[in-house]
Amino acid sequence: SFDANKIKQLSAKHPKSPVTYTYGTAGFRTKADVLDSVLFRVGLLAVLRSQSHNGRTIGVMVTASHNAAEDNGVKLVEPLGEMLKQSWEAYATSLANAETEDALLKALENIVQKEGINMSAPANVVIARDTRPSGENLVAALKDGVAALGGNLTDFGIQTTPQLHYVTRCINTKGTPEAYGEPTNEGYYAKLAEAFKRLVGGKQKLAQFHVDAANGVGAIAIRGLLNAIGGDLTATIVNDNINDAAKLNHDAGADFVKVQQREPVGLKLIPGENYASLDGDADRIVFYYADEAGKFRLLDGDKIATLAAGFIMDQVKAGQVTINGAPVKVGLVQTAYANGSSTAYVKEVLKVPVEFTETGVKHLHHKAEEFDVGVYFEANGHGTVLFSKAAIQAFHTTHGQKEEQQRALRILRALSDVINQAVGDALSDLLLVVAVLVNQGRTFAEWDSAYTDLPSRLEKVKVKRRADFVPTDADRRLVKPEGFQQKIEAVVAKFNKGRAFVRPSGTEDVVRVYAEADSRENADLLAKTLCDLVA
Ligand code: 16G
Ligand code: ZN
Repeated sequence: SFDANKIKQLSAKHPKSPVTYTYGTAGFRTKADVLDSVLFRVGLLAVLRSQSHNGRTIGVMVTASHNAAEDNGVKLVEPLGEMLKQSWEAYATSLANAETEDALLKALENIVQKEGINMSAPANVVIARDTRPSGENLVAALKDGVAALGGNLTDFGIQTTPQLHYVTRCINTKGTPEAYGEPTNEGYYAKLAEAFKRLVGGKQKLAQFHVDAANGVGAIAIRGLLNAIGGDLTATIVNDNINDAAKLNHDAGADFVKVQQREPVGLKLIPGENYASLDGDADRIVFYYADEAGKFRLLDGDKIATLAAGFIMDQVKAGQVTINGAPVKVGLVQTAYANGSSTAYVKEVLKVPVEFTETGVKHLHHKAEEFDVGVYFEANGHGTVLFSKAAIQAFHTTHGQKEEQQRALRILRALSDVINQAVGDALSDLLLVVAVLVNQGRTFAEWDSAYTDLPSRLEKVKVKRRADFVPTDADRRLVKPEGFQQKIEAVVAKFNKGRAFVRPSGTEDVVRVYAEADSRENADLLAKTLCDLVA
């Protein structure tokens, strides 16, 4: 089995802090200064995960996304770019919390035994990190962990989260019929740029674009992408200072814009121009603009989802694409946070079926795989579109009779290349949105006019034990505390178009309260009333 002495020796360099860790929705995420031992142990786990896949490459991303600069985190990526298989999350937690080196060895043995891992199988791990200063030392700990179990490691350097997912998928599919692309940065930029150019080439461009890079790694990536695209997309980039850690996500980025419902620092909105904000690791994006009155208007994940679903539906119809004689099934996956207006619009106007899952990308991703074309976005701007193998094949083999049909098929083929299939990707989503609007000849304001968001309010409440709040029905109701759901519903019933839910956070020690209603005042009042009920 493994070399216990070597593990102990290296583990001694990375002593555990007196902290209880949990591998949650965002992997491990907390203050960077208590993560050293966690990174070492994640290195161990990555080797085992690769061995359990017979040496296929596992990705490890070191990032704390939209959180403050002094935080950091780490998550594992499965061979095709998906989030770590859920049953392995508990293994990650068990390794991270082992108090002694002997306990750590025992936890390792337990995984090897339960999973029947062949310890002589090869192990390959590819890693990357965001721009956080703490990343460098954390990566060193991660490397020690991989070395302790004798795995091969490739350090991909400073990259966005989606770039790491992309490269993981490319490495594992290279030379197969599912080959995803060149496992390099250049390959990533070239793939997106080429598909984007097929979608927009020769068409009228959108008005001036501005991208807020949250002073994070997205600043590097968006430059690389724009370079590869050339004249077909130009944008000014703001908040691109990656050398001053204090600026990371500070009053900028997708999370700030979505939560504060306002433009980031460094941008003064000009009516008629277009804006987007990335988050700190560039896997989330939101769009916005100023209307004629100069008022800030947000185009969040729900708006992106409806734009994509509507456009793809149109192309599938025009392309007359079928799979085994049946029309291609396009579906949308949302969470409880999706604005009620967006759900109604998708069901009633677009006539696209909508499914709900719990919060967190992995849940949406799995649900989306059930459709031929599954669109999923969280309201916060995390998301992508998944095309099944059969759908992609149908786009390539359907023989278009008329030019209109051929055009739709060309668009569908290009869309399946421009949209990152491995994971939600702010840059890929940016190209998707621009390509759709260019093809529709629409502006941000016209896109926005499809439906009007109901006013909503998101609050958080500190409670003694958030575990007392047990959600069900895709986070939309509570089964515990006993009788609490009825109380919520009694309050909600008093509000016109009222909808609300309470759920424990998966990433912070709080309970979240979401409310929407027919007016700003009512949404605020509903949220406030429920916060008082929770506290
Ligand atoms: C994580 C999730 C995000 C989700 C958020 C909810 C991923 C990559 N990220 O950041 O999608 O919206 O958690 O956090 O899945 P919460 O449980 O604290 O509300
Ligand atoms: Zn992120």
